Amino acid sequence: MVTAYYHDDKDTPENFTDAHNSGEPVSLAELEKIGVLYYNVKTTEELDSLASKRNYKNRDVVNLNLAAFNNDIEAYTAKMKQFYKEHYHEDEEIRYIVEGEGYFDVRNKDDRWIRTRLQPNDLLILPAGIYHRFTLTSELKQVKAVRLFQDEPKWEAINRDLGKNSAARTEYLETISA
Ligand code: KMT
Ligand code: NI
Repeated sequence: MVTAYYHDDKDTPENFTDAHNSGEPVSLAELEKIGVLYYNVKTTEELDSLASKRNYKNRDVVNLNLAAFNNDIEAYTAKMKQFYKEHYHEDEEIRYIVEGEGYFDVRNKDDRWIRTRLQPNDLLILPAGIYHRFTLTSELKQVKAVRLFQDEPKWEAINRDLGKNSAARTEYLETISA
């Protein structure tokens, strides 16, 4: 089951996979206000129907853990760093957890980090243009997730340090300013 709370902002390069729970919970309604949608999806049929309703035609499965990198710690660490670097995408991001768990952090309107912890059957939709980041949890260090794509699988991250405000970003900001 999903849990969401404000991140305590006490990250270090050594402890970023820890829970970092500030103790201030965040409701699903609050997430919805910034365009982040959560669904509990129990069956493949439910997943298929959600995908077809939103016109998603493709999907793949990612397995993220050290073993998936043939125990190459450097390659694994580089991937973990890449996912944890604050970024947005030009397209919506949908992730469905099959095994293990992971943290998806999203920025709220005031630029505070909200941490969501996703476990099996949890599906999260991040709108195009929202700044976010991902990490495994210290407890499990493993996730198997379905990535849904409307068209061909594509993963292009626009890192925040680039300061690029493309149309996706500008349009997203308009949707949450109301
Ligand atoms: C993203 O864009 O942040 C990701 O795809 C995270 C990894 S999905 C388990
Ligand atoms: Ni992303």
